[in-house]
Amino acid sequence: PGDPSDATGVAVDTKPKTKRPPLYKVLLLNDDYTPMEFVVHVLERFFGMTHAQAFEVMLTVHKKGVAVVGVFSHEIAETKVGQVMDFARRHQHPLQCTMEKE
Ligand code: TYC
Repeated sequence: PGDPSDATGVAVDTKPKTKRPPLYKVLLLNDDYTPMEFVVHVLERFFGMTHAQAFEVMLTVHKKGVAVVGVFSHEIAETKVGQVMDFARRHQHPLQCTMEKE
């Protein structure tokens, strides 16, 4: 709260810092080869979306090039990105998933 000053007029009090951990956006990128149904499946499987939600988000990525598919702590975001990248590679699709600090 307040910043009382000392004899020299220097503020000595500090703001109570309740630091929330930073959040990370997980982004899905468009490409020309990954089948639409595969992307829908990824969004259902790893991001808990319904089929309708997943289809809508897939179309957004397809049309706009990229979309945020979720916002998570650093650890969870890294796990999601790894799961999607592994799953895509195992199925030999070039689908790309990345994260960035919010
Ligand atoms: N553009 C792809 C196609 O036409 C579909 C696609 C959508 C691929 C979203 C990646 O993240 C993606 N088959």
